Amino acid sequence: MFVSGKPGLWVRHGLLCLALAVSAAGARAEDGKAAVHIDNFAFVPMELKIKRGTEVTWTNNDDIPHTVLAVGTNIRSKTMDTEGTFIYKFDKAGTFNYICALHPHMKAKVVVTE
Ligand SMILES: [Cu+2]
Repeated sequence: MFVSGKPGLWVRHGLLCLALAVSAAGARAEDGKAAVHIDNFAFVPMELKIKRGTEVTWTNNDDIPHTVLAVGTNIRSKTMDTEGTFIYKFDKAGTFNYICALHPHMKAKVVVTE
């Protein structure tokens, strides 16, 4: 039922349900979005395969800061604190190797196909 004077609450509730439904379905490249998590000094997945035009969101789940840096490209995040995110849309096909600038042993890649 509609509660007079509180329409925003119902709108937000609807969006929350939508977001939960989307995350339950999993982050699939076909949706135009994909996700990488940083857990225990590692990018997960280490190799992400996506289609050109996909937007990738990195989320730092560690208690210490990390970054995303692909040398020779404009893929360069600011320092992400815990729960911090970085979003980049891949408009070109290719293989993009990247590291954490603070911990260069953290290596991963994004493979972008047409
Ligand atoms: Cu790091």
